[in-house]
Amino acid sequence: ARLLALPVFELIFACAFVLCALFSHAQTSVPETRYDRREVLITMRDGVRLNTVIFTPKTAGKPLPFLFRRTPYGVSKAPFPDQSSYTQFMADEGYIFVAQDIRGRYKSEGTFEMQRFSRNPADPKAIDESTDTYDTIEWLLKTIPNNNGNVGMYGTSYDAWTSVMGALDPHPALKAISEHATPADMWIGDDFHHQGAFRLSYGFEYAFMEEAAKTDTLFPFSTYDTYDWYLKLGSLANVNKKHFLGKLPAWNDFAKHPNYDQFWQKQALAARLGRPKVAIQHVAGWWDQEDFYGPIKAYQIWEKGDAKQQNHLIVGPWNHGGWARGDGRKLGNISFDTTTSLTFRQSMLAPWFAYHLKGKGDGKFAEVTTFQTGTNRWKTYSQWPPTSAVKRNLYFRANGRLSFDKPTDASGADRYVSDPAHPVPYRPRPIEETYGPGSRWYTWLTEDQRFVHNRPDVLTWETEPLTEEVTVTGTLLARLFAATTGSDADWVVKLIDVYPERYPKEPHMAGYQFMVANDVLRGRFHRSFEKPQPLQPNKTERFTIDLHSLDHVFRKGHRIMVQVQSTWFPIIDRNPQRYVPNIFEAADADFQKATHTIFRSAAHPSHLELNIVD
Ligand code: PG9
Repeated sequence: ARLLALPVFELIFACAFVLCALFSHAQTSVPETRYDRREVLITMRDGVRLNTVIFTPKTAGKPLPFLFRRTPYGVSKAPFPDQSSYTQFMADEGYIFVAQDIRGRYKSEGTFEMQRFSRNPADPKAIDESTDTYDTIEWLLKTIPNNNGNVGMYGTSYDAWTSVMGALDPHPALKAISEHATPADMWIGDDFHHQGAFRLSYGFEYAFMEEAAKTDTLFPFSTYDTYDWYLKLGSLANVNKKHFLGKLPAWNDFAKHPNYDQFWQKQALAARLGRPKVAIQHVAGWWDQEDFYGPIKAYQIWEKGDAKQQNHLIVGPWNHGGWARGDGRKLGNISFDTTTSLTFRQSMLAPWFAYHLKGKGDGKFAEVTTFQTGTNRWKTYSQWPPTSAVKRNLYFRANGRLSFDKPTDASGADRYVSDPAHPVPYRPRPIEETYGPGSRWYTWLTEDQRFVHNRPDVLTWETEPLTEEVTVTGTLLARLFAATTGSDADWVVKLIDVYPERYPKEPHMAGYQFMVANDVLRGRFHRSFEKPQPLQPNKTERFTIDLHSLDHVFRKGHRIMVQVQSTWFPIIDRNPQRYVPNIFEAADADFQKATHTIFRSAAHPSHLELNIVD
């Protein structure tokens, strides 16, 4: 009755308020969970206590295995396992889920060390991520009732790396791992460098996020478009002078170790992994913007000693963490026609642990499973890269053409001026801070490359529309014959699938330039990653840029395109193009314009080396 006495607009307002209240209640109320939660401090062998969250099924049944994840990103807010897309299928199967803050992060005691080095095995008191894993497993087995004595580990990226560390000298109860995007080598191909080129925005923002405080903290940028901010920063020497003041160990290590020295080599998985002692599934995403290199490399390292056939690889059409969320039908603007991440979680991840930890299923897991893009279907292989493919070179030719026919001309070259004062943005501006609100970092590798096409400092070569499919499966390299007027240069190479000019399936995608492989080489390292050398101005050199691997079909009517450029900012720091021994100490005056020449003659035939399946 009181409501009826209100004027109409107030009535509408009051109704809206009531509806809103009801709706928001429905939104915030936590759905029923089948798991109980407790949070405990577990004491390690040196007395340091690590904060650990344990989820156990409310209804006790048969003894259950553990699924264990160790992370620097904070476990107190970890969702209940049956309420997270990542773990939902495993939660349905029933496990005791355990998540732990690693040393020095969030509620754990001790000191954080970015990718802590392995301990000295001669020192019985020494600790590392491997001993922390061991000690926690020991505690869990003894303390948590109704467990079946088996442990599995899983996680994405840093959490994948900690699970790999757990497998180095594993607790006997650790039976299986599913690692998703572990970094394998931070100098060659993962988060912090790519083939010697420093990943500036990622390295800067991540070092701050993890080391400025015990909990994740975003750097307070003064501009929304960080392209401007990094450009104004000038030389990398200004980072410690103006911002970090020498207080962030990870940044100090970047600045102290610009070359592939002992520091990076010791940290890399190649130096740490022996034979696989635990069944392991490596999972990678073709468009992983952080650690695409790592899991494939880890698979390859372990494969060498895999006498028991317990080392497997899965690569899907995902960005970093894409396997863990959503159904994976789409990434950015690219459609894959079918669910991919959902299929992975239901048909590859959950059965992996069900078999190894509970003895369910036949234990038949494909050696290598990839989602082949272009045709958009799952494929299996008996090794990676597969042997069925044949090497073929795709040559840069005159008039911006690409061709499988080698040039016969005595001369031929294309030139551009690369200016560190006007670097090519790596993704369309504004370049929001990496992990900031609204950031498009997550899908940048799928962006339409037309946003830089035809810039004078981005060269392009492309085929005619294809008259038949070209299937590229396995590893690929770019071999550039190039010269510069400077004494150092970066070479960024992008392999692009250009959609047809008419594309009825998705009309808005017509002409889209979809990057399917890419990477950069810092020229000074072309002879040796350990000992950089200046480039001799105007001397033609052969540069090999590893573009890693792919499984992609360029469909009929599409074109194959290659773009070459020498800046990719600010994901890659600017090469001064005047050789200085350590770019972290370059003076602002060292940055200079240079003219780069890419040759395409019979003697110097720049090309891509592809593995093609007929
Ligand atoms: N890419 C992140 C990372 C892993 C390991 C070391 C440094 C960074 C991550 O997503 O965890």
